[in-house]
Amino acid sequence: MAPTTLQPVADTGANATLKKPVTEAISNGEVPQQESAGELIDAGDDDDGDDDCTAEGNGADTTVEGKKKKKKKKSKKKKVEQSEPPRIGLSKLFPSGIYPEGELQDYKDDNSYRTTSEEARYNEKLANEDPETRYNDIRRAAEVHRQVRRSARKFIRPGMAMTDIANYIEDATRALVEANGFESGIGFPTGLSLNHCAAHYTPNAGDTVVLQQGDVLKVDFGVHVNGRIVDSAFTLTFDHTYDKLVEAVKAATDTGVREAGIDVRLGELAGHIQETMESYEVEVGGKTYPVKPIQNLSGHSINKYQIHGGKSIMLVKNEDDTKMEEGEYFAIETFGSTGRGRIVEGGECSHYAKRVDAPHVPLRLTSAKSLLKTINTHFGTLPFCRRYLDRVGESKYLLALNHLVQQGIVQDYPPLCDQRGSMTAQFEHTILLRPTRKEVVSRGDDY
Ligand SMILES: [Co+2]
Repeated sequence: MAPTTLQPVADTGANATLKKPVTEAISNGEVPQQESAGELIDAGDDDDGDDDCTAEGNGADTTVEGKKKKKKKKSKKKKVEQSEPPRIGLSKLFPSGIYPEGELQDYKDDNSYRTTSEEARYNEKLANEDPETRYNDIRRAAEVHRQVRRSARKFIRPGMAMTDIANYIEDATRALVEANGFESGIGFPTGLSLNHCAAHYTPNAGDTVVLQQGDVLKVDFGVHVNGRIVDSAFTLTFDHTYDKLVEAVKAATDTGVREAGIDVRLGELAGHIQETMESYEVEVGGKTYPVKPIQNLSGHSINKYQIHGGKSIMLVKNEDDTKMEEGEYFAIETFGSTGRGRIVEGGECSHYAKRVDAPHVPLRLTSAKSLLKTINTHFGTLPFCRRYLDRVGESKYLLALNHLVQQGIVQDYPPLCDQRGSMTAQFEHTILLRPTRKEVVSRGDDY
């Protein structure tokens, strides 16, 4: 998910109508109540994964080591493999309960000492022992993300309904993360923004959009474990027209990841991203387009149960001298466009989140009161979409939902689109600024 800075811009009439900078739904690190929401766990959970084999070597317990060498082949440990579609909870694939570390990158320059620093190592050990900050939760969420997207990449094809694509990803996520109230589940609605739309589109009930061969699809989905959210996204195309655009954005995100670090200033980091992005162009039908970074979208820090943590990494160099700090999580996400390089809100809204700083105002509308209760029970401050309200049994809630938005209790996140006819792409990783090293938790062999 991407926060925006939607300042009125002189040369577009459209921006003038925008009321709410999406960025402001931010601040103090309040955590939603941990009451178990009894989130529905999908049918997929009654999986076949109950077989006794396990991933980490202790599975083939029928084998007696040293005996019957000839039968070596047979005694080979059977590894539990993920099903297709993915339905096997990660606890069955990782019986040790230890999840793989992401890609490690050493800090540079003034912070290169950290890799071997005793103090940094000690701080890291402490962070890892504290249930509030241990790294295993984010790594479990990241492994779910990798497995779900590996399958989704194979599954998603032109001709499919967007609703089916969203359900595919969400059913898989719920099964693999073993969704359980606020302990683990979906981190935010599955973004499936198409073409000139860069972010915050997911189908609502009744949506009839079907994926087309020439589409540029941004798949942006989130997984959380104990409120630690992995926010990671990639772009899919089904022919080669926009290969250069996709390459540019992938490279720009990798630049952002590489240049991020403790004490790095956000405005300078944006400059590195911009430089990479602008070094590409894309030729479509004999016309050449520069790839522009979208100037009013940004990466962001991530707090527990709070997708937009308060710090923003713009995609164009600026004077923000705010620094990244030890222990922080960031979603490094970049967007490139063949259009204006600026988004405006447009289209039917699907994404919402209760504001972390929601005021305590008395609600006179009974339906709004009741809807807020549902939101508190199932989502807390995690973003949700209309489909998620449908599946927990809400209906005819639009008036109530709009009331909560008007009261400043819920933030709406409408689709964010560049000019029609342009194409936009996105890549995004979640990184953790550990004391000794940077960990790119969502890195996979795909991006
Ligand atoms: Co994001």
